[in-house]
Amino acid sequence: MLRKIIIEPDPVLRKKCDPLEKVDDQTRKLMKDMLETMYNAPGIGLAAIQVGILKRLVVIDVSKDQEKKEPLFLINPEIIHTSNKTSIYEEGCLSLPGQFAEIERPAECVLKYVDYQGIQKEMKAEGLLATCIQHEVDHLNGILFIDYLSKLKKDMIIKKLVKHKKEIERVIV
Ligand code: GNR
Ligand code: NI
Repeated sequence: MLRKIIIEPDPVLRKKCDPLEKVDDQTRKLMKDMLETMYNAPGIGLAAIQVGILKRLVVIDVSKDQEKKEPLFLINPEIIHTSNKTSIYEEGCLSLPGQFAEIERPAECVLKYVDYQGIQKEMKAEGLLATCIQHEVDHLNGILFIDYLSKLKKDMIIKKLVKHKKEIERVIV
């Protein structure tokens, strides 16, 4: 089931998400929906908050090959280490359609999380995956990549999104 992605500016995107207490069938159904919504968009990551669910849940798939999908389900993800070395990627966000900016983040991170089966895991990430994980964990804390830009650039993007939202509203209503 496709879920509706919330577009900035929206106060929901600024909330802090709550940890999940248990991984049950309802959790797994939500994560399957999130993955379907992410592939459909298309995007390489999606946090539950972007579909209006204020829980610490993330799905990611940075695989390039359409055939070999490599979905990652991250429950209660916690970054426990970041490298001093940084990298810069051009980031986009499904909640900021059409907006992109180069963002500098730690190049590597170590992550603690609970997987799809409810098992506690740890992983080390680098490259685009490390950037994507940090982008998604930011969402869980109400942070968007535009928060790292100058006020001028951020305000310009928000202005464009307000206009974009008015346009899609006009088509639907
Ligand atoms: O689809 C997405 N692409 C992307 C590119 C660079 C860095 C982060 C991302 S995540 C984004 C999907 C999204 O909004 N996830 O929250
Ligand atoms: Ni995003």
